[in-house]
Amino acid sequence: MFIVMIGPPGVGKGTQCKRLVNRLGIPHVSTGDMLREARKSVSHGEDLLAHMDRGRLVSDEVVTELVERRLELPDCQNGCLFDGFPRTIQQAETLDKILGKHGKSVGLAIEMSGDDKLLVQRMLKRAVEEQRPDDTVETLTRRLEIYQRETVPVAKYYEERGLLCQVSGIGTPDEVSLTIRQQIRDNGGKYRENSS
Ligand code: B4P
Repeated sequence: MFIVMIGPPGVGKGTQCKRLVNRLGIPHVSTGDMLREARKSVSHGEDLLAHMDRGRLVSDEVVTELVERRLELPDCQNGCLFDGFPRTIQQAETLDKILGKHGKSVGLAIEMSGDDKLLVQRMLKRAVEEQRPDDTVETLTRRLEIYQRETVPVAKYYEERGLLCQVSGIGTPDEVSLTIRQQIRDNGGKYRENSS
């Protein structure tokens, strides 16, 4: 199953995806992680740095090229968990085209929500722990605005297709995991409770 995880910055998409992948038996495809890796390379580095560190979205072309290449690898043939992708309607449409070429499609979109004050608190804490250059109050405000403008319509895109479920990202990581697992089960996803 191809599952899409949508949510504002800091809501805990990455945290939850890491907890889910083993039990779902599909790989974790995080565009944030892929872009942080790609920015180390000469061909993409400077452009990515400028966008990410200012809290802006990276261009749809760069992101979808990375995703398309990732989806060609054998471990993604039966599905994957997309973390932070798609973030724009154009990315959502391109994903449908890429999967459609192979007779596949998105099976479920999970939208995580949280209130802005809590998200800012979490990300400032992450700034201290992980020293990410994009976790400052200024960039966070911009990222939250971009989320409302560019990514909230993506949730609507999946809602119109009957694929969206909504989960609160407020609560302990265990509490949030429990709700997500329930949603995946209720929507036909195969979730193994007993494997590590
Ligand atoms: P991402 O790496 O996707 O990061 P994020 O949205 O900031 O965070 P996430 O929601 O995953 O939060 P996390 O679990 O870490 O994106 C970074 C940048 O990459 C973007 O701004 C953009 O520039 C670029 N980018 C990525 N994808 C793109 C795309 N498709 N198109 C264009 N550009 C793209 O949690 C945050 C913190 O909260 C952590 O410290 C965590 O420990 C804590 N936390 C999590 N859950 C918690 C809980 N329940 N309780 C308490 N704390 C919790």
